[in-house]
Amino acid sequence: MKKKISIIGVPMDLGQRRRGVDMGPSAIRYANVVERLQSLDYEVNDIGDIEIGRPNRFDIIDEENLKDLKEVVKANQKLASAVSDIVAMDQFPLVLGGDHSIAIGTLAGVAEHHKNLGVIWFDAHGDLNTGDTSPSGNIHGMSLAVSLGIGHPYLTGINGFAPKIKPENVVIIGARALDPGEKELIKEKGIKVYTMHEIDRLGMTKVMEEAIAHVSNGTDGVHLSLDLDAIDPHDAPGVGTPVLGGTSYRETHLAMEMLAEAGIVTSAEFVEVNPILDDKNNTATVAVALMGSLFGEKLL
Ligand code: NNH
Ligand code: MN
Ligand code: MN
Ligand code: MN
Repeated sequence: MKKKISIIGVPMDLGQRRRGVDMGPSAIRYANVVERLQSLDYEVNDIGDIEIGRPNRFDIIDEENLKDLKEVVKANQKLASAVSDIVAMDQFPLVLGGDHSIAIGTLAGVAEHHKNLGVIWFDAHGDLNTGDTSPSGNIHGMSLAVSLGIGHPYLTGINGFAPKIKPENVVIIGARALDPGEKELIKEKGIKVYTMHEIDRLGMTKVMEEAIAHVSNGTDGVHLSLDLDAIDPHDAPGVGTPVLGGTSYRETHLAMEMLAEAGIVTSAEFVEVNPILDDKNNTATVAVALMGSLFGEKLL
């Protein structure tokens, strides 16, 4: 792992409809993310937040079932440039969300430097919708599809090239709420998915061994996109779309510890922390603890 980490906050809440997820970056900072990573001997640089437009909340613009499309595009373009600059300086970009639509910008920035990027998408959901298949019109449920080059050209075209990633380099872990269009796309593109069924059946150790092998095969970097709703709502209640039956606190830590051991991760984002829906900032605290494990914190 690189020894210099740059943290960027993205107070984005326009990719979904529950207010408060824009406070995610503050909640994660309040949970001492900088101090936690410094204690692991990283040089940590918090470069602050990306500015997000604030359209009138009573006036959600919904074109082609893509809510607040233009503001989401603008914010992700800014994020892509900031992330690209961090990678260009040979530092590790750690992005704090904000809703999961920000993965579009993070991946656009990282993919400028990694042409064969592996992606671990830790999520209860697939985020593989388009305006045509989405039940909600919320762009946070589309960010993986967009990064694969599937979706509205304003979104797929961010940073001037598409696709950002290839389906064979992606693995989804923790899925348990996939929409019909997402299931079709998974089959069509042959995307590797470990649903909760496989996690129950094989155990997290085997799942991570296989996932690590999959995303390391022929790739030149690995991005971790961790949606806190992958974790069971009992352990991470502060998310906008909780789904019962997620990964446990320890299973998720084990996954991070195995990634740290493998030493493959070159960028990461932790998203969907909503302190308004949370119980005493538990979810941000869990996020920071998971970052600790990802960056090599040991129990002994
Ligand atoms: N699949 C649903 C949609 O597209 C829900 C997505 N919600 C998420 N994704 N939190 O991670 O609207
Ligand atoms: Mn998600
Ligand atoms: Mn999710
Ligand atoms: Mn418990």
